Amino acid sequence: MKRVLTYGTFDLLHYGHVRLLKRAKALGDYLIVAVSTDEFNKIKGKKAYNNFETRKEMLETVRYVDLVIPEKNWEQKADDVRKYCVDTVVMGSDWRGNEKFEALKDLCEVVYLERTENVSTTKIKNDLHL
Ligand code: C2G
Repeated sequence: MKRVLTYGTFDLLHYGHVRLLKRAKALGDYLIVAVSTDEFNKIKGKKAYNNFETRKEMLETVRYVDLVIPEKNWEQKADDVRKYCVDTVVMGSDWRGNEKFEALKDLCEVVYLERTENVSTTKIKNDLHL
């Protein structure tokens, strides 16, 4: 059983998120998503439209997702990898080379998948406002 883990806010869940989750699941058998809490989003400088409970619930409906856990801080990742016996951490290419993930290479495989072009939560918010 190959276990995959990914992190994110996943606000206003869109096909860029879903395509990442689909490709992440294809790298193993069990996909864990650590979704940022509202408090951690403040630390990340993000204000999500959907609150943590809603974002968690929406992710739990995605067929590729097996477990959703809270992402409360930057520092929990190594503990998460150990606690959940993770083989591979997956992130979108905007995180490629980021020390927060490169540091995990001693513990597990780290894979960066190409971001989906022309979709983002910010773009959706702007387009809808227009
Ligand atoms: N993503 C993507 N394509 C998009 C938009 C997002 O592949 N068009 C990916 C991102 O690269 C990320 C995941 O979807 O891997 C979730 O995106 P965000 O919710 O924006 O995540 P972020 O705020 O970058 O949080 O500790 C890590 C952070 O929690 C990551």
